Amino acid sequence: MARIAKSPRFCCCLLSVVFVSQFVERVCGVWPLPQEIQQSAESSGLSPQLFTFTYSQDSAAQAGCSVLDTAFKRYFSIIFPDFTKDALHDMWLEPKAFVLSVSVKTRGCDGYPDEDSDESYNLSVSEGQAVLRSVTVWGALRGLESFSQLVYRDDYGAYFVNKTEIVDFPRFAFRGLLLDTSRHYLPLHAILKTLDAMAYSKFNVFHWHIVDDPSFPYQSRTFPDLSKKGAFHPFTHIYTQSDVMRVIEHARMRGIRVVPEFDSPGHTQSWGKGQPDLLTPCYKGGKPSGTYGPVDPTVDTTYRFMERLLKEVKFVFPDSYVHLGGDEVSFACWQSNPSVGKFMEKMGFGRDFTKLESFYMESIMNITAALNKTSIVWQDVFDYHERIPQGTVLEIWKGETYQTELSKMTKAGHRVLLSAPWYINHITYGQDWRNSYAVQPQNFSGTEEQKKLVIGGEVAMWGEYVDATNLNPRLWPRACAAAERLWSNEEKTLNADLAFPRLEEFRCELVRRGIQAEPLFVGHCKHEFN
Ligand code: CP6
Repeated sequence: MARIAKSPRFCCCLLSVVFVSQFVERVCGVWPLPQEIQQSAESSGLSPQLFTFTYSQDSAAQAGCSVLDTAFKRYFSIIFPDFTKDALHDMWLEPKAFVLSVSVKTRGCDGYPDEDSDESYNLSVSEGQAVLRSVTVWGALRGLESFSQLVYRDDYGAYFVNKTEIVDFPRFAFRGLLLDTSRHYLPLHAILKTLDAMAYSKFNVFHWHIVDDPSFPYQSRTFPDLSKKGAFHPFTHIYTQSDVMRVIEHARMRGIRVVPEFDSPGHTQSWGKGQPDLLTPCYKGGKPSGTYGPVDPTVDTTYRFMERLLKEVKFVFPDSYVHLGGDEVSFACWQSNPSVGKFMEKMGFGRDFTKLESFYMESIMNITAALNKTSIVWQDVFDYHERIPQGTVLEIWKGETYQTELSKMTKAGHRVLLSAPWYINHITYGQDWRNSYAVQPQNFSGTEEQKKLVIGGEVAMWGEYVDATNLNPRLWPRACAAAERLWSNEEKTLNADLAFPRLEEFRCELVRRGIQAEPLFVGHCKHEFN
């Protein structure tokens, strides 16, 4: 941001001191809305050179806790974007010290966030100091984010924060965002930047739909031919093991889990290029036609391959969840293949190919369970097959019927993720964030016990029409609507008109932080950028 010339600035700033309350009084928005927030008009000035983050004495995390040490640095630059140590700062105001002290109850700086991570925090901001208390380092990250959103500048560039009390915790434990890196390759920097933006909205799961029909960019150690032959380009359009590790570490530092999806038996055309005999040969006129269908569920080699692949996935991705897909399987190729027909007969499946799909999915869910991982599968697996291994998470993606689906799945005792109303790769003219905002994930017919089985939801950004050029404006701020729905109290966020000015302001803040978030409607940002 441009510095204002010294002399006129000095005189303006006198004004800002005199009329401080008129100039700086405003409602400071935090997005997503905290469970409880009380703000007063009383403000503290902040001076970058005298602002510090510290660990309070009673904190289990202390200096050397990498998650928080690096978060302090990150948030310092976010709060004071143009601070350089040798520049003259706030020469018109007496510099005042401000200390934000963090107190974390339990250790765990080297761990990974998981489904049971406590993300709650309390933040108390008063004159010259703020106290942030949390149970875990992940909660402290959420609190730092909220604090960074409380700080604002007046027209002369001086920093302020109002007296504020926040008590906050997420409504749902699973607040995910899906990126599809198969339809288009997303360069590493685009993924890392998405993780930054996710942390600003308090998303906590990156669902990495890493491979699909068009390309297989994951460079496997066990099966290097999968990306060598199945990626768009064998060297430039792949995620190496070190790329994957960087994504996981970048996410961990922001309290975000990385759940990979290896979608099968459908959506696997690219797999077949580097793994001959994996896919089902399709037949035409009694002969193989040279085309291939879904993974061949009738041969042992398929399950040996899947077991080795999933073993590698277990080793590479520390999260206890893995997404196994299972959606949109076309039966035409299986129908055409005579040896599949024989297998169906042997198994007593008749001509019901949903039974064959279920057989396959059950086998790989069992392999996954034996590896001590929790499977997530798309709703198709439940729709075809009511016998699902205990603990499996079902994800709803079909738009029209999601409330009935929520009822049925939770009635059967399964945990559920809701994605159907948040397919934000769909675009329309107008303020479609309002539809995402209006979603009520627990508004279906069922008992209280059933409602508790909704563990959260996901925004999906499928990649057919999206690459690094349009990813950010398509994602942000539209994904923020779902982020608030998944974090905040439903009663306090029923009215989209009330949320609108706060979301507008948050969108400007995203732009200020370097995220190319599109505008919600006609208007301007307080700080415009080149
Ligand atoms: N790819 C995969 C997709 C979709 C799914 N799975 C999809 C389907 C319909 C819409 C958007 C995306 N592109 N592997 C469904 C889960 Cl509208």
